[in-house]
Amino acid sequence: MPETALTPAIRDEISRLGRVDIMVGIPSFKNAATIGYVVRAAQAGLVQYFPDLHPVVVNSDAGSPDGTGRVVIETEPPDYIEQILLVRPTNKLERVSLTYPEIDGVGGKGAALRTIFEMADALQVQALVVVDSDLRSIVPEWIELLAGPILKGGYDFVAPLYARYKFDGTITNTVTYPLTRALYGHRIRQPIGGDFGVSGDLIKHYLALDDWTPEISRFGIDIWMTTSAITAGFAVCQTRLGAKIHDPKDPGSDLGPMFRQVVGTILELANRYPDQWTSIHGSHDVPAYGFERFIDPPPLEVNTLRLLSEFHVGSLTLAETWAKMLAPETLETVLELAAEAGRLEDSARTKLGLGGDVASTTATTLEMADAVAAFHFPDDLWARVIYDMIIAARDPKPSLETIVAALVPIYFGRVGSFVIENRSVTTDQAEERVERQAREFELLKPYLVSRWNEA
Ligand SMILES: Nc1nc2c(ncn2[C@@H]2O[C@H](COP(=O)(O)OP(=O)(O)O)[C@@H](O)[C@H]2O)c(=O)[nH]1
Ligand SMILES: [Mg+2]
Repeated sequence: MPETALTPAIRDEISRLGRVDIMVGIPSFKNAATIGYVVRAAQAGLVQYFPDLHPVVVNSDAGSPDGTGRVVIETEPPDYIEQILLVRPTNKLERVSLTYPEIDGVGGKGAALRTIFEMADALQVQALVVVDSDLRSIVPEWIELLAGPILKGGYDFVAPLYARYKFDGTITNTVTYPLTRALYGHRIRQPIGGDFGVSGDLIKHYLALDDWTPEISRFGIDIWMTTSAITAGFAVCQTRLGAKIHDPKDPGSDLGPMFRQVVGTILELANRYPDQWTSIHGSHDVPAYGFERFIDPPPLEVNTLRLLSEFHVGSLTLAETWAKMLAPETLETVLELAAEAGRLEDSARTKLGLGGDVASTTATTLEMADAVAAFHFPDDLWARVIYDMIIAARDPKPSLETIVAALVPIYFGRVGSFVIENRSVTTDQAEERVERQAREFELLKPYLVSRWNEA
């Protein structure tokens, strides 16, 4: 592992900047189309809300071939922000775009953030705000909402709270929210939201953990930041940001690798910190900062037939691995459900007049969900699947990567069921379903603890 994420070029930037009070860090990979707006919003937030601090905006880019870094440097400078907001800040706002070094050959969002953490620590920042570079709904106030709890309230970790379209955030809704809540007792609604506030002390803790697995160096970083803050007893809160609007992703085609990195990390951490969760019962609210907002984010399309098809195909090719990672009763029910998913998907294709290729269908989200409406993956079964995975991750056979990859088709089945069940309900009603599932995780926690103690 490289000793430091600070290349000579980055060290030069640090000496040039000297000391900084507040940093906005933006990881990026091919985000030229959207990052300019994020940078301007971040600049405006720093100038408007923190005119007396030393601020900097740092973009940590993967070396994107689309010119992401150039957009950051060439978008309207801080002077433009001062003009449109009529503010004269005490200190000049600096901005930097750099290419971060990989970690043992792995480059990803986590590697980008490691460089941001190292820079923030070297510059002795009090508050670091991290925001995604594909955001459409960020406004300057987000910078205050993410840094305010640290600078004014003594918090160390600020997680976002936002309205997301009912089919966005499926990894959050099916795994990271209910599991973080049931394991550690903290109701953090968006543990992998991507937009966070972090104190200088917590940054030091992150760097001291020096925990850069290939998963954490990629999309495992968000759940690792949240879990590491909780398990070390840092003061955690949430902040109300309004709506999250960003580049849309269809769970069935875009989220497989991210799921493996996030879930691999959460399982690994659950195994590392049993003392932090085996004795926890129930859960508690986590304080929320900021005024309430009501905004409806735009819809995104989901190919439910593809989700059910992947679930069914998974049962044909992965049953042996499933048998190694699930308890016998869980396995039996999952296999029955997968067979049903296959039957329903097959007859839905005929009904909708689609050929064999579900990936290129022109049917809408609603038409597809209607056509397989009889499919239902129960809450308690999903909770058992995830709890079985925690047990399996203790001594994973054949390996943690293999069993987590084998979980992906089952997750697709669960997401398909969620889309079907919520195809016609409002965002609030879908939210109630997510809550119901989270309560189910809490109810079944004794199942996990007793299996853990037996193992
Ligand atoms: N530096 C870097 N950033 C990345 C990489 N992959 C994703 N990101 C950034 O991480 C953030 C979240 O990624 P995104 O694909 O929008 O994921 P999601 O919104 O969480 O599903 C965005 O700012 C991306 O640009 C990567 O390989 N390197
Ligand atoms: Mg995004």
